[in-house]
Amino acid sequence: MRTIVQRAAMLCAGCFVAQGSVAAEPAAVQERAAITQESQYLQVAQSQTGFERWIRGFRAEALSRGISARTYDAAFRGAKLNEKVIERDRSQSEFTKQLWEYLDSAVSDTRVSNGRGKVDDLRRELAQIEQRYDVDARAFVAIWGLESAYGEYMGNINIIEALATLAYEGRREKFAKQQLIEALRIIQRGDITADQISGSWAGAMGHTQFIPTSYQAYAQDFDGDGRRDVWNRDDPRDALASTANYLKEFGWQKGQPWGVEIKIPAGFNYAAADLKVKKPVRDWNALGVRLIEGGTLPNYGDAAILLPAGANGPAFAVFKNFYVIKRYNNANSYAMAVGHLGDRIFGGGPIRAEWPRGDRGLLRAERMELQHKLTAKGFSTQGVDGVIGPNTIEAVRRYQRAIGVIPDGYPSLRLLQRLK
Ligand SMILES: [Ca+2]
Repeated sequence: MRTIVQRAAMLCAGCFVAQGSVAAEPAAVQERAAITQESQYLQVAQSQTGFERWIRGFRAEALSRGISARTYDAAFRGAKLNEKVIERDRSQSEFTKQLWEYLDSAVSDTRVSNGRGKVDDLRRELAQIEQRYDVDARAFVAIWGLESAYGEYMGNINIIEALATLAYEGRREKFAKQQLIEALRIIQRGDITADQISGSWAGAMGHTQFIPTSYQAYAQDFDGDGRRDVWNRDDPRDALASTANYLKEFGWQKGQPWGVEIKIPAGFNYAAADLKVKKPVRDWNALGVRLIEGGTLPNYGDAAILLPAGANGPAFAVFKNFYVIKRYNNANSYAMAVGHLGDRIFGGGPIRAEWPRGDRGLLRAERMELQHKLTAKGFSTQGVDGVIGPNTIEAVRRYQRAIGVIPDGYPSLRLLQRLK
């Protein structure tokens, strides 16, 4: 699990890592050069003719998996290779965004006030969904706000074209084929027509950006009209109920927070600030952990301590619901954004402690350098891949202990400079 975070673009339900917010690796220069060469090759290799050949070839597989010839042929009538999808799949951002920059945009004043407006407009509907699924509205309204800005940006790419393009292009063939089959099943069932099944470039659909497999497993026909309509601009109930259902299935605890902001006591053992270290609230209280506003932590079951910017930034105790949100998109940043946005919409205040805003994120090349130098000094990161995973965090902690600074495991620029 990478603990630093990085991407403010659209995210999607159950989307696999390459689409998720932790995965957009900043490209080192040589990496970028390799991609450019590769795309030049692909521009030659990929064509509308080749795409149509691929569609004819995939037909037998789709039919063998229960798609009727009629559905298949209608869905692909006039389908075009979508160059934009290929571009998006290949684009990489040069810089990592720091968590606070991501949260500034994910939980902006506009997104908070628009969320409050939606809650006012849909008070009755939200209460009905809460009651049916036993999930708090603040969770599924916040996911709605993050995934599509409350239905503003659901994506307008035809999903059949998008997924067929990804499958044909080949980089995500297995994922795209599986999603494509499910998208065809959705059309065949009559939930939506082939020309209306729209979404984002990697297959995420509707108000809360379900990919087809998540849709098939969790989408709900809340209004009872026989269709699971997660796309309806005027009526988001099916989409919100689908999201509530998803959260419920992954164990949402109604009435409990995702997390609370805390104060870490002096002399605290920072090895315990690790998402893998879960303890009953009374144990944290006994160690001197307190709410940021003062007072002991309320008992919401087992908690872990999250220091998203290391010892010099805000600290949180996170509970079961934090991990449930991560089932929607497996990034700590995303879970924090959803949790905090929901709190803000429903009257909570901003995060109180200051972020270390002077720090910029490490570039991929710098993360590799950090791993290289730690390993060379005897604090092995178990490989040099530019990804800050548990082994790197552990190596950072060991190095920090060795030099007598707080072992928070946070790979800052200052730490890298110290290593040089
Ligand atoms: Ca419906």
